[in-house]
Amino acid sequence: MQEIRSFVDGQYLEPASWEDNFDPTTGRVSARYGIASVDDVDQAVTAARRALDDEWGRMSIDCRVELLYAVADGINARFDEFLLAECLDTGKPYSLAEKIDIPRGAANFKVFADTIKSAADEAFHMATPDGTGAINYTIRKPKGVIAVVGPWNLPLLLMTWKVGPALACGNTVVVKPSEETPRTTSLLGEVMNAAGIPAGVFNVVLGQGNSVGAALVTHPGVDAITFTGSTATGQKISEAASHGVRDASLELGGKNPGIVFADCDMDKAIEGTMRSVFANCGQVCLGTERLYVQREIFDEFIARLKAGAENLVMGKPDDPATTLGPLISAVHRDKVLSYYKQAIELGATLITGGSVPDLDAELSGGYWVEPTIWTGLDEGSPIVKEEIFGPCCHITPFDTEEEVIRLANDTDYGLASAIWTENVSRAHRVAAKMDTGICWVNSWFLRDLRTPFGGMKQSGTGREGGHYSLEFYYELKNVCLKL
Ligand code: 6OD
Repeated sequence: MQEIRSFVDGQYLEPASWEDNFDPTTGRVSARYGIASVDDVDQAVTAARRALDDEWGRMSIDCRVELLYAVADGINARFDEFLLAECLDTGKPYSLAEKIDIPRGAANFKVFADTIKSAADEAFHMATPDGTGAINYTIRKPKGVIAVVGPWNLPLLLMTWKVGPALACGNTVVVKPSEETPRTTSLLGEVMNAAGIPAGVFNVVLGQGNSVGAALVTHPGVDAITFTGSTATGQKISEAASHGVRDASLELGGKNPGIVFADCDMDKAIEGTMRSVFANCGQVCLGTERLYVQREIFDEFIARLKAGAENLVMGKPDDPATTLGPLISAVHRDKVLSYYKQAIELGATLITGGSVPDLDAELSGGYWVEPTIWTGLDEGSPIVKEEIFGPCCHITPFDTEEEVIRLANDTDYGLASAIWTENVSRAHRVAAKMDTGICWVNSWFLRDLRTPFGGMKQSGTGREGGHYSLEFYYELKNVCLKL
C-alpha cells in the first residue's frame, strides 16, 4: 500500500503512527499517511528557522527566482504523477485537474518569481527645517517562518498559491495540508530537493487539524499563518495568531451569488453557471450556490440548467467521459445530504437531483451525490444562507436591478459574485455594487494571478496575488536618512 510521509529538513520522516487515506470514488482505503508528532512539528519549525539564517537567507533574489522556476519545471516534468496523486486524493476528474489544478501548481511558482523580480522599492524625499532634507526608503525583509494550512478542495493549487509567494519573498514554510489530501504536498518535497531548494526551506507535517494543525499554528517559532478553508477554522486560526501578535491571511467560505439578467447571452450564462455550480462537485469557495434569474427568462434558464445538470457524467477520474466527481469524504457527503433533506422539509421545489445516484457496484461505496437544483425557498432559509459546498444551487426570480443587488449582498459572506448581462453599463454598475472581493462579468474562475484576491465580511481578511501577496509575506522597514 502507498505510504505518504511528512517532509522535514529535506527528508521524509518515519512516523510513529499511521492513518488511512480513502479513495472518494470507492470509499476504499487507497494509502496510509504518517501522522506527525508534536516533536516532528517542532523539528519542522526549527529546521525552517535555521534555513532562514543559512544559505536561503543569504541568497540573492536572482538565485531564488531561478530555484523557483526549477520547482515549477519540476512539477511540470512530473505532471502525470501530480495528476494521479491529486485525483486519487480528491476523486476529481483528470479532465479538470489537468486543465486547472496541476498547471496552476506550477504557475504559482513562476508568477511569484516574476513578481519578486520586478518589485520596486519606494523612496520619499522630504524637506527638513535646516534645509538639508532627508530621504526615506523602504527595505523588505522576509517575515520569517510561515505556517501554511491548506484545504482539500484544490490541494496543490491552493497550497502553492501560498508557498510560491512565501518562498519568493525569502521566507521558509511549514505546510500542513488537509488530512484528506496529503499526496501532492508530500510529493512536492521531492521536487524541492531535485530543484536544489536548501533543506529546511519547505517542510510538510501531516495529520489532523485539531492536533497537528493546532501544534503548528500555536508554535512560538511561527511568524505568520496563512490559511484557506472554512470560516469556523479561520476564526480559530485568527485567535491562535493573536498570541504573539502574528499576522494571519485568511481565505474563507462563501455563499456566492450569480445574477442572470434577461439581457444575457443565454448560452454563455448557462455554460458559465454550469461550471460555477458543479465544477469540482461544487467544492470551490468561489462557486455559485445562490442564483438570481430575471423573471422573463426564469423558466427557460431553469429548464436549460436542469438539462445541463442531468447531462453530467459521474465516473472514475481517468475516464474521459467523466464530468462530475464525488465529494471528498463520507463526513462531507453526510453534511451535503443533510442540506438536501432539509431543503425538501422546508418546502423547496426540487428541479433535479436531491439524492444519492445509482452507480455501478465498483463506485457504490464512494461519496457521490446527485447534482441538485431547487427553487421556492425564502431568502432566510439555511439553504440560501449557509455554505453547503456541494454540487447544488437555489434559484430565485427577481424583477429589478435594485432588488437583485440587495438580495445578492444580503449575506454574511463576501467572496465572489458572477453577473451575466450583455449591457455594458449595467455590468459596470452592478459589479461596483457587489460586496465581494471578486466580481466576474460573463465569466467565472477566470484568474489573472497579478490581481488582488480575497474576501470581504466573513469570507476572509487580506488580499493575495501579484504584489498584494508581497504585502503579507514581507516586512517593510523604512529607513530615514538625513542628508
Ligand atoms: O484561484 C485562486 O488563486 C484561488 N485562491 C482560488 C480559491 C478557490 C477556493 O476554493
